[in-house]
Amino acid sequence: QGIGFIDSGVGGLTVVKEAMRQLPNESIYYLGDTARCPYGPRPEEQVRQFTWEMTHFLLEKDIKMLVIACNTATAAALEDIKKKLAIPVVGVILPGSRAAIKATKNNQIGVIATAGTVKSEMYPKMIHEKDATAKVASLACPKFVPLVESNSYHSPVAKKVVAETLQNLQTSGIDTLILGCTHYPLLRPIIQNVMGNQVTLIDSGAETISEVSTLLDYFDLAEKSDCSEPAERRFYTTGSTQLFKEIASEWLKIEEM
Ligand code: DGN
Repeated sequence: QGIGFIDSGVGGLTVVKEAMRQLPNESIYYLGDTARCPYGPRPEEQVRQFTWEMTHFLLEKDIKMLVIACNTATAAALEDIKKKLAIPVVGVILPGSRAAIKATKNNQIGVIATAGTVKSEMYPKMIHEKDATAKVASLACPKFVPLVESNSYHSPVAKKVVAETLQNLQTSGIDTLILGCTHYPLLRPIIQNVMGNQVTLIDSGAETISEVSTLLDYFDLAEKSDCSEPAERRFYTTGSTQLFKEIASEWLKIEEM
């Protein structure tokens, strides 16, 4: 049995990367719905339906836990899926919010995400549940995901788009910025450069996997380190396997997949 990860495309690989680092004994089954990416501009109801479709695909692989490694899908479907599945289900929004509250010194937090995630207002809600005094500035960045999915996230165009999009955030006074879309860590060096080193970037992947690790222990589901079976890693995409492989091998440093 392994852990299932779903995303609208390659973004969830940033969460898988952390899983491979923190939980090397766990088998991983990943599905990226590249053919229907981006989810960001889609109506919530449709994102929920697509997220259920991905969930059903992975349930057939016999997973013991599901990580919704996509903020847009977490905002639209986490509560519903959590209620209806018998296995633990983890999203990416709560762990990211928690980490931001821990990191901020001036209590001014920025969130960049897809239009769907911003519209859901899940980040401000989660942050305010923990700290009602925090100031939250949210910004939708609809141009970022296509840069990543097309493998152009190192390009000069990427630099230009990121600089233009984040212009207003640069002077907003935030000291912490949540990368509220799992695709954005691939743009991290450019985002950091634009925002300056005084702004702490929060990548919810690492935080999410700490929560996964706690839950595996709590439910006694963790793979033992002396387990003779090597961890299995399977990646599925609904779109082009070639582009997916290029991004995955560069990002995860996996040659064979
Ligand atoms: N990676 C997804 C997220 O975290 O919101 C969204 C990507 C998209 O479909 N726009």
